Amino acid sequence: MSKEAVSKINGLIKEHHEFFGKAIPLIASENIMSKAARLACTCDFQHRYAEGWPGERVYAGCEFLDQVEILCADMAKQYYRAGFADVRPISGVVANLAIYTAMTTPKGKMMAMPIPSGGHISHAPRLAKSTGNAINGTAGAVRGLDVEYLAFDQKEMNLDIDGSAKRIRDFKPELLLFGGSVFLFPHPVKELSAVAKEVGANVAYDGAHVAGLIGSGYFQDPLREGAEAMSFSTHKTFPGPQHGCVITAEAGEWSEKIKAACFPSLLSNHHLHNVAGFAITLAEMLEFGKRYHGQVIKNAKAFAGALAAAGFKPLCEHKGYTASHQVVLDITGLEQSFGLGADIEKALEKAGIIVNRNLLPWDAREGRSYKNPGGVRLGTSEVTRLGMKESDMGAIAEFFKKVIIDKKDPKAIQPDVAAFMAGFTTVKYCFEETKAFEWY
Ligand code: DSN
Repeated sequence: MSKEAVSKINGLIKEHHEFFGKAIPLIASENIMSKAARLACTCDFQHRYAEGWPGERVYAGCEFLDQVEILCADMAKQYYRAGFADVRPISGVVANLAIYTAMTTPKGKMMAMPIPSGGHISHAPRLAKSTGNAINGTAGAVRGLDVEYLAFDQKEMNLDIDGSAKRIRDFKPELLLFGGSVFLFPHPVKELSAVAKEVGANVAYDGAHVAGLIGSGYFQDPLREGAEAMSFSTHKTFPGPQHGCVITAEAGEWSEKIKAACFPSLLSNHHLHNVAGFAITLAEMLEFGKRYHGQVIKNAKAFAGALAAAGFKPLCEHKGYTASHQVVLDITGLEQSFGLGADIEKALEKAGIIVNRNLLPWDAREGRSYKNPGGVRLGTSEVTRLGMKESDMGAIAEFFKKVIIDKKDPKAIQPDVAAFMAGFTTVKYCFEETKAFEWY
């Protein structure tokens, strides 16, 4: 079986590539790399060890990979206007753990956005009550943090400043953490950081979703608004490999603590090949990021408008729907005629449209859980990297309408989706534009 397993695995990978090449990728936490970045991620670095900081490794053989890591950190500092960058965390969760290790004491107190409103699992307490289940959040389960949620304004889809300020003054956290997985509008970092300082709290920002937007100068600028550190993953709006990073405004007390947290506390070796892919993508974003991320946001706004025109309910019409790459659809009201989030996710997948179901902040109150929630979260990062513009968003909204409102057989729509995607097969906003779903 072992030899057959190899051809089976290769066959499945090939099928995956073919499937994605014909699909509309709308998962808000995904993106696609250039060929140059993908090739860097497959280089010999992945076979090597380089524990520690460049120039201070505990292994020999690191001369060239040290230079790549230094270049990567330098470009991260430039892109984010930061005084320090640690490019070693191997994911966004590990980057968050580096922040918790540096900025809290074990079993200390932290405040973050509520999970049912779009906060991330890594910000959650141990055995947090969520909708439909109890979750073992990273902050609680790994660092033992006592996590209290900030107040959330469901109409504005943002943190409620007055309510959160009161909770911060009452709870007196050691760490105030901004950011989340549903992230339509900039968080009030300036206003709430000032309150955090009154109670002596440290302030950090999880920018995983919006890292590309921030680097390219859109959305908000957490390090200038009061956050002492920002963690992020490098593969959402930032179109690099699956990896993580922590930056601070200045090199100083926090950067030293982050460095020590990354190694030796949280990592022995880090994923050197992905540092190489991250570095290539930073070079691309320093050159093309302004144009790329400007288009990502324009496309998200246009997509929300087109979906509304097609009969759907994107959240926050009164605020122009979104200031990021995300659009959140409230699909309640379609229960009888079609179904909820999970049903829509499945039907769209049959048509070759890849989305993910998502909780709406009021789902629990209305008896819905994450298994079949009232929302669908959409993102425009990947379709934009494949070259789509505002005018293409109407065509995608029309596919949504055909499947969900007109209830046409999704399998019958799939060839039209594939034909549409035949116009978007190249990765843009990089130095050499090449085929997106080729497998080298
Ligand atoms: N779960 C990811 C997301 O989709 O937002 C973040 O890790």
